[in-house]
Formats: sequence, structure tokens, C-alpha cells
Amino acid sequence: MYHIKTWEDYLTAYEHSVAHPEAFWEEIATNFYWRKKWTLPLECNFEQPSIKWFVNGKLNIVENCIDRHLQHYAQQPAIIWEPNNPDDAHRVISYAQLHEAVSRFANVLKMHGVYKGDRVCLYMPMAPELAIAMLACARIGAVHSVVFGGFSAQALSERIQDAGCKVVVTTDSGLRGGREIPMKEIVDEAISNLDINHVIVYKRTGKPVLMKSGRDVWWHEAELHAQAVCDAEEMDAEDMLFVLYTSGSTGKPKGVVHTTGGYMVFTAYTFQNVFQYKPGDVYWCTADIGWITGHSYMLYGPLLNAATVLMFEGLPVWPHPDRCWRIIEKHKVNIFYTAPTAIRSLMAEGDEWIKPYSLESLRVIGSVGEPINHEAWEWFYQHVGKENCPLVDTWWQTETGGIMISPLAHITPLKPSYASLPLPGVQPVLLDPDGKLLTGADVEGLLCIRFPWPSMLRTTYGDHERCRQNYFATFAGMYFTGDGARRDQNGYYRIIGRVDDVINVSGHRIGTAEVEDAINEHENVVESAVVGYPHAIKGQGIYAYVICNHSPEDESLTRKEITDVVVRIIGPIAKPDKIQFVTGLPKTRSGKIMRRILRKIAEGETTHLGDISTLLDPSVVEDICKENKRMM
Ligand code: 7RM
Repeated sequence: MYHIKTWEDYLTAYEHSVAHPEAFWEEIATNFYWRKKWTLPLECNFEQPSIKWFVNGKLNIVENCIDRHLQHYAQQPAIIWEPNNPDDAHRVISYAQLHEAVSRFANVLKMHGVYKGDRVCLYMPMAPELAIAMLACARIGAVHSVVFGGFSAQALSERIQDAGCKVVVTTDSGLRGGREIPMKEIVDEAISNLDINHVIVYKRTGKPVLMKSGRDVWWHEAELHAQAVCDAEEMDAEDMLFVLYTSGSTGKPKGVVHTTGGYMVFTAYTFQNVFQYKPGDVYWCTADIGWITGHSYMLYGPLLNAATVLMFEGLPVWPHPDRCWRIIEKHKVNIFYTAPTAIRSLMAEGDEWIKPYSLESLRVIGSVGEPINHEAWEWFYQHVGKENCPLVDTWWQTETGGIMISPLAHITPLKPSYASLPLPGVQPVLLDPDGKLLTGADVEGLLCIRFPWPSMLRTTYGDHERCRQNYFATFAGMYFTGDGARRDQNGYYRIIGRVDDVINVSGHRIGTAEVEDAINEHENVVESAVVGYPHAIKGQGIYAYVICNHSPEDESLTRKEITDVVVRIIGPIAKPDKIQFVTGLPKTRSGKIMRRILRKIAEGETTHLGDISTLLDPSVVEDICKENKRMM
């Protein structure tokens, strides 16, 4: 693997990557097993967009994740699985065992009519079988679409339809802390009106479920008829590897599409260099596989480096707030990658929970998903890293496929709450709203990337125009991230947050329009406006302003009903934290809601609201403020 070992290496690599980006990436790509080498490193047009890396190259990513390692690492653990219940036994799956399990399940998929190019929906909890199912898809060239277990039946149904999945893989139920999630039941509801060929069900808990004859099959029964040998399908570098749905500023979530070759090269390279993984290290990423962090840094990135990954089924604070520290001590975790929201909730539990445990094995700690505030940064660095583990604050997105801006552990000097410098191969720029390039130090602007990188999204599933509009049309010749950032004298980036109507709740991206659409489904709701507001643990909370057709007789009952509608349509992750009933919303003369004002009020600011003279009816603002004060 291409390994940056020192600060000098970093500077040289960065310079080289800007001067000769194609040669830079070709050199990295040679570290993999290609059935056929590419004929051209890059073919790119940002206007359409049309982006191709390693043109005409042929490979299979699973051959690179597993088969390639069997010669030296067959007996090394690939996955250590820690179950939800601390009293249950953990599982260790070696590379040899993973190879067998993936091959066997790949044959199960084939036996159920899944072939190259078909989309398969995976709706599963954090079990090794989710990783196995993803790799089995990739082995036979099927496209996986993992849907996070926190989404409702309706949200799942929309995603299954959008990607045209004919097969769904799930479990009887899933365990998260003290709760049991009826996965199969949710799938049944999601597909009740859809034409689905098969549902393959892994038995995780033994919860009784309905099995529809002819359609539903048990994983363990199907496996009895499957061989443990399965040739990996030869894929083109630009063949689709997976779809992953993410929220944008408009109502419907979009299916971000990643392709095989570029995604492989980028996730492997970034994993190695950001975390400085060494053979034998135990690496733990707390993200759910249902999000991009789980795809890139729990599965593909680590396995491509023959790493040992710890996978945890449960919750950081269950059954007690010492669970993470117990796990780190028990499995001698060396690298711990988590999210600010988890850090803040662990911090809130107090340091006493950490003290009894030895965290001596830790060498690197990391954060991802949202801006990490100063206090959480310091706490994580001091109490978990004991001031001798670099904290890598990694900025990236579902659309970027992998880490873009981050310190390299033990190499890049740290600056609290700064994601720091771009990785070699990544060229960020800051623009003003008119698209003017902001040069120099201490500037703040819109974060864009000006040169393609191998793991960038290629399209949004079934709607290429939307991809163009969303990411490539705002500024010509640039990929627009949707984030604002500032850059200091040393070129360090600090990510400020979204500049669009996306809120980041506990690291989960949620579109305000999605939540509004759901709230508006309640029969008494006329209109709503949703904004984010600062939340001590979640980073941002969801604040909903709601107009009802008659003022609710029982406000708390109506609030509960509205919350239930949101849970039904999107899922528990989109529950509003606060619902304020209002009689009007601040709108401009053209009818646009002025969210800036609503955000301020939600933050508790009721005096300095800025210019409200362009509002159609400035008096609504006064009413909203009064009502807000009454609620607090
Ligand atoms: C990996 C992931 C992407 C959005 C992104 C940002 C925010 C992510 C950081 C961050 C500040 C970070 N993908 N974000 N990482 N903000 N510092 N280190 O989270 O698609 O789900 O979200 O998350 O706003 O645009 S994501």
C-alpha cells in the first residue's frame, strides 16, 4: 500500500498529487489486484458530469478484500463481533472463514436469481452477516443498497422501489440496547404491495416471524444447498458497486452511486494513511454499516488492508455507560473511530466510567459525522486518548466515498476542532456565493473540490440530472459539498456545517423538507417549517413550527400524534425534538419561508433577528417569539 510515513512524505505527496494527479492515483492503484489493467487513468467532464477512473480496468473488489490476503493472512481475524449483550460470547471470523461465508452466501444469492447488475436491498442490524451479504453481492457483481435499521417501513419501501430491488436480505429481529427491532415485520410491511422475488432471513434472535411460502427463505436453510466456492465476477472499474440513500435539501432522499475501481483505491488509501494502520492492530469503528462510514471504514477500507475490524452490535451506553471502555480493554483496541454525538453522550456520563479500564492499547482516536466542538475534542483527547493518541477529525461525505480532509495520525500537527489538511489527491477550495475563489488565510466560504478524486459519486440512482443540479451546477467546474468552512493561516480547514436545508442530527443527515412533508401528513396540519438548532448531545436537534387548521385542544396529544407520523413515514431518527404551534410563518413576498429567522428563534434569539422588513407580514415574527418564550 502507498504509505505516507512522515510530514515530509505528506508534503511531497501532496505537491505531487496536485502537479500530476493522474500519475499519483495510478501509482496507488498498482497496489491492487486487477484482472486487467486500465488503459487510461481518468476521463472526466464535470459539466455532465461524466467521471471515469481507471478506464477499462477489470477487477473484483472482494478478490482484493479477501482472496488476495489468503496467502499470508488466512488465519488472521477479519471481523471480531461483540454482541449487544455483554454476557453473550463474541465471535471471531478469520479471513479464511470470511472467504468461505461470503462465497457460500454469494451462491445463495445466485440460487435466488441474483446476477451481475441486480440490486439487492439489505435491511439488517449490526451482525457479521450484513458484512457477509454486502461482500457476497460485490463478489457476484450485484449492487447492494443497505438501508439503515432506524428507517421505517415506508422509508424502506421507497428505497427498495427507487433502486428496483427484487431481493431483500434481513433478520428476524435486531437488538439495540434494551430494545428489539422487528426487522422482518418491517420488511413485510414495506414490501406488502411490491413485486419482490425473495426475502432471505438470517435468524439472529429466534423471534417468531411469518415466512411467506415461495418468497421467504431462511439464510441457514438456503446455505445447506450452497457450495463454499464461488468465482468472483469480473467487473469493470466503472461498474456500480453500491447505492446508498442520503438526504438532500429537497424532499426525496437520493441514491448516491459508487463504482468499483475508484472506490476501492480511495477507501484503501485513506484508511491506511489517516489511521496509520499497522498489521495486527485491532480497529474499531462505531458507525452503523447502514451509513457511508460503515461501508468505507468498517468494511471495504479495512478489509482491503487486511485489517482486523471490531464490529459492535449494541449501543455505547448500554447496559452501562462503560460499555465502550470495556470493549476497548477486552479486545485491546488500537484504533477507535467514533462520532461527536457519541463522544458528547459519553462525556455527559462522567469520567468515573472510564477510570476502571485500561485504555493503554489505544494509539489513534478519530471522529466523523459532524463538527466536533472544542469541549468534546478536549475531553476525547484527554480522557480517552490520555493526551498521547492523535485525534483525527475526518471530514467527508456519502458523496465523497472516503475521507477528504483530516490529519494523518502521528504525522499532521493537530489543531482542536479543525479537520486540518486535505489528503494528498484532494483539492479543496473556498468560494464566495458568487463563485469567486477565496485565496489567502483566514477566509470563510463555501467548500468545493476542484479536481476529481477516485471515489466521488458518479450519479444519483435513476436521476442523473439531479446529481448534476445538486453537486455540479452551483459552480462551474467544481464539486459543491453543501458545507461552509474556514481556512486559517496554515491552510487548516475548519468545517462549519451545512449551508443548505440539511440538518445533522447525531451525525445523521436529515432534510428539513423530508420532515416537513411527513409532518404535513397529519390531518390537522396545514403547513410546517423545520429547522435545526444547537443540541448539547446530538449536535443539532429538530425544531418544527407547525400551523394547524384549528388550534389543538390538547397540544401534547397533537405533538405526540405528529411525532408518530414522522416515525411512521421516516423513522425514529427524524423525531422532532421540539414542536411549536404557530398561526403563521415568516414568508417573503414571493412566498419563501425565511428559515434564517426561524433558526434564530429556535436558538433562543428573539431580539436580534436581522432584517425582517422584506417579510410579507412582519408581525408573525413577534407572535412566534412570544409563543417560543412561553414554551421554554
Ligand atoms: C461521513 C459522513 C456528511 C456531512 C458533511 C458535513 C458533516 C462529516 C464532518 C462533518 C464537520 C467533520 N457522511 N460532517 N464529517 N462536519 N466535521 N469531521 O458523515 O453524508 O452522512 O454526512 O456531515 O456537514 O457534509 S454524511
